[in-house]
Amino acid sequence: MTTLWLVTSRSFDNSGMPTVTMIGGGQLARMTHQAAVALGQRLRVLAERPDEPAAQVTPEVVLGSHTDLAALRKAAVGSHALTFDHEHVPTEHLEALVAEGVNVQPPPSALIFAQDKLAMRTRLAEFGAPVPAFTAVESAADAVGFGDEHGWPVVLKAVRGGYDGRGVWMIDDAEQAATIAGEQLAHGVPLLAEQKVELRRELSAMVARSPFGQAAVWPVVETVQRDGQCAVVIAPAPELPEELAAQAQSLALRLAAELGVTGVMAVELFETHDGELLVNELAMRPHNSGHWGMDGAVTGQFEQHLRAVLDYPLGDTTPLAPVTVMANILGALEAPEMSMDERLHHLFARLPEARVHLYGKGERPHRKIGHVNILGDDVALVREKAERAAHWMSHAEWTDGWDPHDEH
Ligand code: AIR
Repeated sequence: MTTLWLVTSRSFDNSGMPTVTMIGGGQLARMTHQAAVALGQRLRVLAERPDEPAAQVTPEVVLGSHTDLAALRKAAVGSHALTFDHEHVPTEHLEALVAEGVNVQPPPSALIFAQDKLAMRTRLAEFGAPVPAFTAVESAADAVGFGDEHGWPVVLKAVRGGYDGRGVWMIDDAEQAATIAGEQLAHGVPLLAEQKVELRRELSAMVARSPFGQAAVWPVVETVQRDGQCAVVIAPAPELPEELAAQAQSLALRLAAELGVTGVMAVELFETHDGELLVNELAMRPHNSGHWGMDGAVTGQFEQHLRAVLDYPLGDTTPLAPVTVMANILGALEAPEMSMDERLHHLFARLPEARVHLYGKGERPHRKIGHVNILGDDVALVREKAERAAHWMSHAEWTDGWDPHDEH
């Protein structure tokens, strides 16, 4: 009789190098895994399904829900640090893990300010960080009253859970405020209202901080939003006055220290027409506005996140080129007939300098399925190339009319 041994990859893990657990199996975990490979570490993920981007590539997958404490415990066993690919893990579960000795980074006491927008706004306002006017909305009347006081339109936001434009409503008038706030509150969704800021553009200041207290900041970037979603990132933000850039970076460093953040944090900012900065959101995990650094900085955010949560010295954040543009590859309304593989062939034929990152995700409309980084000297040129490349990958169409099957 032959005995078949089930050999899992863990059987080979005698390197003594750390294992990090990431809750969530999306593209952020996938790219963190990529960085872990280079450092000789292992990234274990808690994923809901085996076909999620990170679950496809890492040998250590625990299948389960991030809302199930038993699954979280299973994912944490023997791991050196537990961290996140999204902010949706219930705080009470994280506190339970901490009480059981799990090294949760960032700690729940910091993460709460990325999970709960009302807690974040309140805390930031308390220590004088610039935020838009806001209020908690506990009744439809609260939303109407806020709009009447501050002027319409206003922005209504779910206190928890939304991202990429989900859980955010632009409200034009009192009637709409009453309807939407009424509906959401009836569904048990806690809300806040905030002033709609007249902005020049959106910026992001990314920072990393270790439990030891070391911190490092990348250059401030411009994030270009389309349909409530990040589409393009320009690093560094073009024509940003040095003083404003320094202000954004010191704000990010100060917030990281004051909130006790560990790992990477993105501080999403509004730049107003008068050259003022306001904090929009905080994300305590790798963030879309940091993808440029995978190719465009000495140390990218994914490696930096691992270094930070494991309390290693942090890496150099210096850019490798005068400008890097990241363009997201977003699922088209109708997936093109041409396969992704063929699109990639054509892209490489035309733009050999394109740095492509694909997430292994299904092509659903507007879904982030990959991104392209281009490095160079001239913002307009680099941006055009990056957007052209990303649009090609999404739609199998060149925005300049080039036909890949024509003779050129
Ligand atoms: N994510 C989390 N918060 C914001 C973003 N973009 C990433 C995470 C998550 C994935 O997006 O990596 O797992 C979910 O993507 P989707 O397309 O399935 O919603």
